[in-house]
Amino acid sequence: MGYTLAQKIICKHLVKGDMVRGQEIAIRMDQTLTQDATGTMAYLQFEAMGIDRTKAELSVAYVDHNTLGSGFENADDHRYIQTVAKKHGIIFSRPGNGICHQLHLERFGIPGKTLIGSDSHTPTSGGICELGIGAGGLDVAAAMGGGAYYITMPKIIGINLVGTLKEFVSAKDIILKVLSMLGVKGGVGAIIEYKGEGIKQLSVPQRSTITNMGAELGATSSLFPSDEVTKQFMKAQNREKDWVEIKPDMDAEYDEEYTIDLSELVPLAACPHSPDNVKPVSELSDIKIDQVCIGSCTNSSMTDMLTVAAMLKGKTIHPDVSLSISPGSRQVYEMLSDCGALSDLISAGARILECACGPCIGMGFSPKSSGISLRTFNRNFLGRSGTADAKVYLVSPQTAAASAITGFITDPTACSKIPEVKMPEHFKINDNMFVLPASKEEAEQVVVEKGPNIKDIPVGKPLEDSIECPVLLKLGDNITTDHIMPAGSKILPYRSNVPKLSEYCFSVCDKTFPERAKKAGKGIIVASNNYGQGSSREHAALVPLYLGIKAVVTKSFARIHKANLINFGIVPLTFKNENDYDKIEMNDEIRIDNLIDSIKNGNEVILKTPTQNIPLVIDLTERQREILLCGGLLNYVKKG
Ligand code: MIC
Ligand code: SF4
Repeated sequence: MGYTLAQKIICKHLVKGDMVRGQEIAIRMDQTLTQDATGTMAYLQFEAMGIDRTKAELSVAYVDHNTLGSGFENADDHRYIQTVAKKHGIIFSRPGNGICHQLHLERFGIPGKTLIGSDSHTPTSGGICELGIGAGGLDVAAAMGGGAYYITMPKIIGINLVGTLKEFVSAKDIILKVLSMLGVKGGVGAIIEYKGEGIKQLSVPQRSTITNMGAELGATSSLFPSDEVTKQFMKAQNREKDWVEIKPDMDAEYDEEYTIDLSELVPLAACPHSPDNVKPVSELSDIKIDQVCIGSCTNSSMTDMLTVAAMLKGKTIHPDVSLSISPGSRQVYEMLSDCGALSDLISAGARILECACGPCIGMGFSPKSSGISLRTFNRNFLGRSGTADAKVYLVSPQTAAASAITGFITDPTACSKIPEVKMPEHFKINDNMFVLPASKEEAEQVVVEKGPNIKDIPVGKPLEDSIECPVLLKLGDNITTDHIMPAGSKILPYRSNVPKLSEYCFSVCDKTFPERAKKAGKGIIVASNNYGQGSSREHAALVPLYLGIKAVVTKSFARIHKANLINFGIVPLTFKNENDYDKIEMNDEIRIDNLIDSIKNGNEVILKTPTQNIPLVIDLTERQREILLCGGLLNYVKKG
């Protein structure tokens, strides 16, 4: 039997295990990336491992999330990351250089290589057939230390693209279509591969819009083949030498297959508050909007920006609409400026932001009270914009531009034709915002600067045999890490300060949680399906750990979050019978005994409430069991 793209790449990087779906495998990671909001923790953990220099072929520390700097905290974090990177062999991407995923695609990604990143959208690199996987900072630190990355061998979903996209219908509409078909947990445990004649019309940035939002499907990664289109892109980035052709074997087998006819696609929007709540834009045309935001790692490439500029040229945005534009990288920014398109955007009334994540993670540009915001981003979770009652719709740059002009959600296919926008044949290359690390000889002299915002990381204790505590929260389906540990401009500055962060834990769901947790001293969380979807932030495990959370009991978990819970010694358990979810209530005093033995040898434990005995499944690999018994990955690594 032939191999799919993912199987080809995994096979070349396999360190342990067999490529049998559902079995644990370990793969070597060629490249690592971090961003600043997760990077401080990743590097604190890397330092705690006592390793001198990254052992990956390439490690890059980007600064793109916390760039608002309304206090000393962000600047402290940036300086820490810059100095720690310099000392340990890591390239540092200065604030202002752009968004990690866009930059990595432009300057470093290589077809056929593996990349682990402390950000859930690391699979953006799948647009050039680099296998990108998002993980918690601790897993990235371990990969920098030369450790392999452990995952369950995913199933492979093949998505056949046929036909030709209509004008003003774009890559964003393709991935929104996939989201409407598979849902936010449809990709859990899977790698998604795109194939078929239809992929030829998609440029690398368009392909990356699609692989980027594979994260919203819960997928481990998403991949396009490396073909002539990839070669063109690499050539335009002056990196043709890094190009290799990679295509799936003719007789490759997929676990599931779907076909999308691109000629039938219409502009789509993900309605509040989930990326899979998808409707045709034409059905939303009565909705008046307050704000439009164009950018983020999903849609901030040169072609996206040129399309928007062409649509806005000579027009003025609607008086009731505030429009923000954040180009994805300085390359995009500079080229927009050189070709005059930036001026078209400015004259239309756009508010041009720096090239960074910005509004996508609630760093400024929060909508007005109950405001309606149209965003080209990838997540519209409740509260993520920074305004609790705002409603965010996720759309393509074309829909965003058309709507910014009319003030209503507008189907762009009704717009008049614009000049064809092509991917540039040559991008402007200027790598002067990447700072190279010190040589091995000089590294010893480098002093790592840790300002007062950088606090110690809580470390898990070896597992206790019994848990006796209250249920501190009972939650529903699809709880995101934005619910567990919100971000935004008020909270993000404390990503290196767990005690301070703990004041906001679960505040989107229940403002009394931090206080109740502190008072109880320990507790468990109960939730329904797909708990922990979204971001890779390990703070969503670290902070609950700090607040005394011992276990999380759910119907199912999202992949990265489950790994993060284990890495910090919180026990992830699932209901044996899903209906038992209804038999347990908030504030119930519960008890679980024989945990150590059950984790060592068994697959079940009994959770006792005052009235019920509920069987729970321990769905863990051998290695995960050992990590939990040690009280987390740091303890496990130290033990050797
Ligand atoms: C996000 O889009 O939610 C983030 C912010 O990029 C996160 C990382 C983080 O929380 O720092 C992600 O996607 O992993
Ligand atoms: Fe940044 Fe938003 Fe992309 Fe996350 S999803 S990396 S916050 S641009």
